[in-house]
Amino acid sequence: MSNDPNRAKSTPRAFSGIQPTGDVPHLGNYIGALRNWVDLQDSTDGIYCIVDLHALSVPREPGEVGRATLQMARVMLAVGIDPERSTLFVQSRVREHSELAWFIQCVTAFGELRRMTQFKDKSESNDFVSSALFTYPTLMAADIVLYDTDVVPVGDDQRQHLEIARDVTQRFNSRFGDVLVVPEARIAEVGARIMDLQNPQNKMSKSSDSVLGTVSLTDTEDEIARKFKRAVTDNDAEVRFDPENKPGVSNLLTILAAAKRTDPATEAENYTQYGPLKTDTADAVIEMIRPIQKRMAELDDGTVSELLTAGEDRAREKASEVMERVRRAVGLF
Ligand code: AQP
Repeated sequence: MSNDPNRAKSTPRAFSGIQPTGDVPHLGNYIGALRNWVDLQDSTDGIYCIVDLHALSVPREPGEVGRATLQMARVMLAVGIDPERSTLFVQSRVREHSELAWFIQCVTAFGELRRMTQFKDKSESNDFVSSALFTYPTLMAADIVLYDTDVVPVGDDQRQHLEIARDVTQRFNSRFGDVLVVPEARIAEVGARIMDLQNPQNKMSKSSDSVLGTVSLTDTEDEIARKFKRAVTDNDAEVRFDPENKPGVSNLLTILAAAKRTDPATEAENYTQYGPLKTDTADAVIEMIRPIQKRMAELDDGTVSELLTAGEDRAREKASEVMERVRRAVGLF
């Protein structure tokens, strides 16, 4: 819970973000992150952000990020982020994100950033490696602490980034006083790392070119059925939840369990063959996604933009308060 003495509140604050990259989020983004944000709306004050500045850390065409931002907002509303209960906005519209990121960079060691596995992975797969890709975790830490965040619901791939965010926040506080709230990661027990259906050693990712391995929230029912039918399993024909030795089968069980809100090991007891497991998993995913697709079709651009602008005003109010506290604590002119 908050360590900010100025904040009298009993409801914990949740913050998380998603990059407007790729066409739309995939099943991993939904199960590992978005769905948990929706669930948390009952028990937390949620702040959810489309992190467009992060998307610029790899080269993009002019206009690409803006278009993807609108599409991402539509998806977030369609999955159930309720703008009445949560604050939904675009990162670049609240300038305090970039401002606080500089202060955070000043208390982050070069060596800490060099250890980030996501930087190592992404710098290998891009021709142009920007310095923003390297300092990405400091902007992410700023995004979080700018709202006095208590909990950060994320997928398992963000664990290391959350650790560095906690470390640098604690360092800032030890230098400048008890100024920032130290956040905690909230990682789901089931589905925190959904794997690629074709390469179950790799996580499902928006920017991967594995078309058959990635299930998008806008895929048709036929596409979803085909992708699960062709999902990579293994040759020993035993249905068992064993992520290390049977990654493909375990990934299917995880997706099925996440869709039905059950447990992968229990689901395994219902199957002796891969075929029915694949069919049932596809059906469960189709059922889960259908209402989202219906709501997406109902939302027009004008409504989505208006909701983002309203969210941005609320976010800015909260962010400017924290930023002022930071400036005072650092003791600038
Ligand atoms: N495969 C996954 N399983 C579970 N959770 C996942 N997340 C991402 N992939 C999986 C979670 O989704 C949230 C938003 O992710 P992001 O868009 O900010 O960036 P990312 O982690 O880099 O996601 P992608 O899909 O891999 O995007 P690209 O390819 O653009 O880098 C986060 O909470 C993340 O944990």
